[in-house]
Amino acid sequence: MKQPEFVPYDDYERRPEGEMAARAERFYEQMQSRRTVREFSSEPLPPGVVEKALRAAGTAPSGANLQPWHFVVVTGSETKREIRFAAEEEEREFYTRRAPQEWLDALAPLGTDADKEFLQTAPVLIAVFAQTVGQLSDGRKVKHYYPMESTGLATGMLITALHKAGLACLTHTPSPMGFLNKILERPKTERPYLLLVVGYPAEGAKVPNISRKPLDEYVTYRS
Ligand code: IYR
Repeated sequence: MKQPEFVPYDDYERRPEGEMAARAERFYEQMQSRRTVREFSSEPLPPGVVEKALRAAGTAPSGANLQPWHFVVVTGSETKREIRFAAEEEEREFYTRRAPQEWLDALAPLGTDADKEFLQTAPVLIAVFAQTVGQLSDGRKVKHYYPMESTGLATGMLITALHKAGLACLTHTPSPMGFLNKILERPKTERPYLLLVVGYPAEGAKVPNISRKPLDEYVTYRS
């Protein structure tokens, strides 16, 4: 078994106490303006932004540090078209047959439907996969731990990085998403986690008039 090896944590930056709350507040304000967008412009993205955001995603904590995620960045119009048509097929089933009324009622304030034009309009789609097993350089397989949780953390960081860079995104979850493995040629050991649609909001884009829960509804303090 490999022996643990430790190095000093030189990158840690201790902040002056007076600055900490202000930094947290500033970050909250920046995140507060993030909205899920469903109307995208087709304007291409400046080079390097997505790559840098993906680097931030790759810093996420993960089960046994096995980093069980894979991101496929799709920019080609033919692949986007294929993804759109496959997603819409599943979504039509979802909206007309699979979804129970309770689910449709919960979605009603978002105004979503089976039409997924944004999958073709947006300049970039990032298909996120959670790897249930990984491969060592010699080809041997290693089991991954908490792949879904780890990939969720990485995806959250990706969304945050894209927002802070000035881009909008949509966490799209067509269900089931098996078609992504097929179209993007990913192995069965990778579970499609979600499809992130990335770009600029379309001119005049609207977002649903919904609100976020106040803190006291989702936080409890205990001594
Ligand atoms: N996958 C469908 C339905 C949908 C489900 C949830 I939960 C949402 O938050 C939004 C949509 C769709 O993408 O339309």
